[in-house]
Amino acid sequence: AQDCQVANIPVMQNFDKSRFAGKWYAVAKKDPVGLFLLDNVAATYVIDESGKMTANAYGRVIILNNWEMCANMFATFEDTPDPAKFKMTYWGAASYLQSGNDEHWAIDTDYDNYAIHYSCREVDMDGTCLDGYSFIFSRHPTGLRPEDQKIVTDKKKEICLLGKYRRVSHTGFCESS
Ligand code: DAO
Repeated sequence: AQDCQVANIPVMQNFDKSRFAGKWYAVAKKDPVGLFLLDNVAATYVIDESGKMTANAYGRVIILNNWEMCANMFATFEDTPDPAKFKMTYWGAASYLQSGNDEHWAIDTDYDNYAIHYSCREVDMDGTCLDGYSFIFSRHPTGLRPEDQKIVTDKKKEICLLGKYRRVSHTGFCESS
């Protein structure tokens, strides 16, 4: 049973960031207020010799009302006592892109095919998430394998976001940049 309290959201047990490293394609996304990354989103995570995780990501965005471009984004991660929970600092290659600090939680992953990311930006008075976002990642740009879909659906339910996702398309828009 899930009470939808952010503090009780189950995250990946014994999360291994080295196995998580590499490229992930966003195949679905639950948007936050003032969404930024639209589609053609992928993130590549790197673990350096000292064990620090960083990432670069890209995605199609629309800035200044109507200008469409591929945003190149960077992120650094601070470890926390829970190996699945990180504090993320992110910024864009250009100053007019979004930047900030977000939670970055690994909800579940098999490392080779699917991963469920979660970030609550604002916890409500009652302890539930008022504003947050979540990516469903796949190692394959074509989407999730049929055998992973049930696992992902069950996890969406556990984190109280079932029905809140939209599909993230990969059209090649950001391939050249
Ligand atoms: O798209 O609305 C949004 C929120 C995304 C914030 C930017 C994140 C950039 C770094 C991505 C790393 C992987 C989640």
